[in-house]
Amino acid sequence: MKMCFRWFGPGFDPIPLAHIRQIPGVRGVIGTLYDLPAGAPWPRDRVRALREQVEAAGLELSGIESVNVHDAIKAGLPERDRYIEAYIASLKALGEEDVDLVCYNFMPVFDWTRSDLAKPREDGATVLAYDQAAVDAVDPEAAFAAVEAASGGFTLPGWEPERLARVRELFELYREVDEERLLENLIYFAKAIMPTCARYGIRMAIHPDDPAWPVFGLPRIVTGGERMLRFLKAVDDPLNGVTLCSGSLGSRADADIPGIIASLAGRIHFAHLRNVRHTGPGRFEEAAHLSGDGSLDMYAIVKALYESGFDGAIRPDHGRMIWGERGMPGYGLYDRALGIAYLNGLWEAVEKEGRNGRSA
Ligand code: CS2
Ligand code: MN
Repeated sequence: MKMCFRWFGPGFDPIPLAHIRQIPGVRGVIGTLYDLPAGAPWPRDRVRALREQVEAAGLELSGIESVNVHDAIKAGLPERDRYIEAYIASLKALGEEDVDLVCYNFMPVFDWTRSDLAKPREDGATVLAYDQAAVDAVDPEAAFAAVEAASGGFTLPGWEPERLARVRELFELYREVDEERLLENLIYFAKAIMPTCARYGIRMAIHPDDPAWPVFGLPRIVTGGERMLRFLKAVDDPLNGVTLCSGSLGSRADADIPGIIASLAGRIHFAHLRNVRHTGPGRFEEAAHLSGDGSLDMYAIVKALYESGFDGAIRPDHGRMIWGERGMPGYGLYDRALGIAYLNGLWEAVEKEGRNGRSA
């Protein structure tokens, strides 16, 4: 297992790499070129500069999150092949710089959606929260504007301001796209990039939709274990895998995450581990990573991951905002570092138990 930390890069992420280096057990950074819009080919020299910057801090560039997929590909527009070519060019640039893990998502128009970016909790921390009724009460443009207004001046992944201007136009693209079509478009995309992934050994890790159900009437397909498995079987290449995000899958109160992990064994290339607290139907708020603070059994999740043979990159996911920190909502240093300390403890315990079990 390789413990990692997501970092948005200079100019975007207020957390210095030197601080990330001091979190016990962190070896890797999950980086990105945050300023490049979906559809722009990534230049190799930019990837190299990122890698060198991370390495100069004593860390490793362990993967990218995300290389975003252009809406033309998701909606299956005639110009999608051009955008797939651009995506392939980005993969080549990454492969040439020895980056072999790419996280992406296939959610139309939006990335993750929340109705509140700073919900106060009983302990005074603030967290991201979701309430379906609140989302149903606003139109997507208003939701986009609200997220921007509440983001504290930080650009949030998937909510880049240039997209706000185009929300209506983006919705139009999906008028004819139902879940089956969206899945076909995903399969078409994955098949097209696999030869390049094979050339460089790049593992693709699709991220589940968050929340794991349709929002704003847009189709969503990466919403649970069976659906992920269906996609993996349709493009049955070991490099075609998933990001196991416990918080996104766990937005559904009925998700059996250890069961999902067992069913996807061998195809989980990346893990995002965090807790979530269910507060009612269609409602949840994020929590500290600790099992006792939310609704997920983090011990059972880590154990299932270990027992599935998982040996890849893990990162904590969204954290609470605590101790007066000002940062990107969900992406503060303090609570994610606490999350890492806890996940390290769980991992060490299940690993040692596992070894003892095996040798007994
Ligand atoms: C999410 C997403 O996991 C997360 O932090 O908030 O932004 C995720 O990074 C993307 O959906 C992956 O493409
Ligand atoms: Mn995640």
